[in-house]
Amino acid sequence: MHSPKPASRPASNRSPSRWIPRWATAAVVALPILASIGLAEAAPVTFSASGANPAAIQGQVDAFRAALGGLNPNLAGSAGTGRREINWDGVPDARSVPNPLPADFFNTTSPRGVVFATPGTGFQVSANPGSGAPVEFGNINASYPGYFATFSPQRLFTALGSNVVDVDFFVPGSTTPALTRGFGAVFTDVDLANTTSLAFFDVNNLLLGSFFAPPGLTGSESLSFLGVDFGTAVISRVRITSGNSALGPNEAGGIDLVVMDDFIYGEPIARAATVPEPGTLALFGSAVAGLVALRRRPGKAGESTGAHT
Ligand SMILES: [Ca+2]
Ligand SMILES: [Ca+2]
Repeated sequence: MHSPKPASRPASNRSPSRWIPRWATAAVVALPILASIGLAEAAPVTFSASGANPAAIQGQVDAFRAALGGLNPNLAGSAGTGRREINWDGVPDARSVPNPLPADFFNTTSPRGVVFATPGTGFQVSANPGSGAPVEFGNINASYPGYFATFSPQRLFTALGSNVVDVDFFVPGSTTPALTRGFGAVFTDVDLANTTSLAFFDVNNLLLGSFFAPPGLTGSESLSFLGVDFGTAVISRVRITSGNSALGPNEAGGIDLVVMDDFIYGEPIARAATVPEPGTLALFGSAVAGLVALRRRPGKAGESTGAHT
């Protein structure tokens, strides 16, 4: 650890700054200002809750919705503000169990600006009662309806052959890459702490932050919610890790099976419309202008202490 520097020095000390050009001193002042701008943009706010039923997480779900703004219709194009949601319940039987869900279903058939990827073999939305197929992924393992529950009845979502789903953002209905300010997901049957997570990546594929969903704490069929709002559109990709195993086995021997329900996320905005931000540019411009002004000002002859402002 660095010890804090004294606020002022004894007058008898020969200041090193007398050998440093004034513009360089100004740069030392300006750089923390620019750094603080970056930190302010990246400060995320998390919303999380868990429990035995939808009521246990409803408050945090609604608070996250309010932070993102009003719900936009499932139409092509970016609304610029507000949020989108996917609850899976309107997916037709032809795109649900026993059939796979196309990775781009929610950017083509129902344009909501997200395309999925997975290290596994694909994606599946669970069946509705009356469809003839078992609900809550009982088609994969007959024990699963005893583990999982819905937040929005009746359909749930999972990757196949993996417990990882990547969500990439686009201007809804287009191939134009987009950014979002926040993303949240409802999970069911989170048993282990520090396992089910959301990891956020920026336009350069750098990790913005990783956050864990809280365990349900009520045995099977619990619900957990985790949402993270970065305040500005800086998220290019979200990696969702659900439990610690792909669906298939019984839940035993340290295996924690988890599937997903509602996705809630900020309106996708075209990358070109989000970087650089005018506010950041203005502040950056002011700092650079200050550097130039100081550099051009002639120094006083015989000055001994330099600028310590
Ligand atoms: Ca649902
Ligand atoms: Ca589980």
